[in-house]
Amino acid sequence: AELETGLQRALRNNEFVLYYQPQMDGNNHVIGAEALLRWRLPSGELRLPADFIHTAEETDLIVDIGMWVLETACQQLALWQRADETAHLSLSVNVSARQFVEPDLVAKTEAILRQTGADPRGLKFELTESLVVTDFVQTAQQMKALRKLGISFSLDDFGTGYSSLVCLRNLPIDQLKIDHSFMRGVLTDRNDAAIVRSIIALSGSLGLQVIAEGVETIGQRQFLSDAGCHAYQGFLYERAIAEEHFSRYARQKH
Ligand code: G
Ligand code: G
Ligand code: NA
Ligand code: MN
Repeated sequence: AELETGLQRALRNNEFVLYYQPQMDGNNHVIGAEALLRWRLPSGELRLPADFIHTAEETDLIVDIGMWVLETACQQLALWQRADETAHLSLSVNVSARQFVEPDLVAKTEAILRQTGADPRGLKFELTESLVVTDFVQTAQQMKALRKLGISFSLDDFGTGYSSLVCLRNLPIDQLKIDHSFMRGVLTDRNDAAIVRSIIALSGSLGLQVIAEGVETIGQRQFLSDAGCHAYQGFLYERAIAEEHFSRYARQKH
């Protein structure tokens, strides 16, 4: 309950911030970012989502927090789109299951796009399987409506769930995001290597984009590139960083 009160205060007092983790192509150019939520306490301490997202979801505060995230992300995307060196960047936003089943998500998203002037072709929603399995029919409808606005979809943590393939069959996904847990063993574990190669091949056969997360070493990146994956996110490049640092990074690696 203390955390719940804290989260309500955080929303009121504007204590949330978005950090941005770069997404790279094979030429070391920044192609986009994942927006990752941070909570800046009045003391200055920065809290990570692992400490509070769960409570935000249990208390439904995630719905309001999620709208704040979307609005802030779209404001940022619109700014990037107005400058030549950052106009091409895509921005991925995590959308939780609870937020996705809100009946007015589409209308609110449309209003935010209009207010911010962000071009939705640069906007991706990252969904996880947990969302998707609750109700395929409703999820697919919601996705189609958002797609009509120009938004695309990435399936996060791909390969870790029980129903990854059913999701692919039933939902209009644009991109698979290979979970970071597979990256650890990609050079040392034959199973991890085979799984990652298969996900990349699958994305190719289905005509989907694919991005690997948790890329920490040049060896891992080489493995991925040999396997046909050309989009990377991970500590090899950068962690999630504040916007001013991200913009500088993106302009340098343009
Ligand atoms: O930033 P970090 O790597 O610690 O994020 C951990 C996890 O927290 C992410 O993988 C994601 O699932 C979740 N997360 C981060 N930012 C957001 C957000 O804005 N909304 C939601 N719903 N989840 C987020
Ligand atoms: O949405 P999701 O939970 O997948 O968010 C990505 C998470 O992965 C964040 O918590 C981020 O801090 C973490 N992450 C990003 N890059 C790396 C990396 O290279 N290695 C590891 N271990 N974690 C990473
Ligand atoms: Na994510
Ligand atoms: Mn993920």
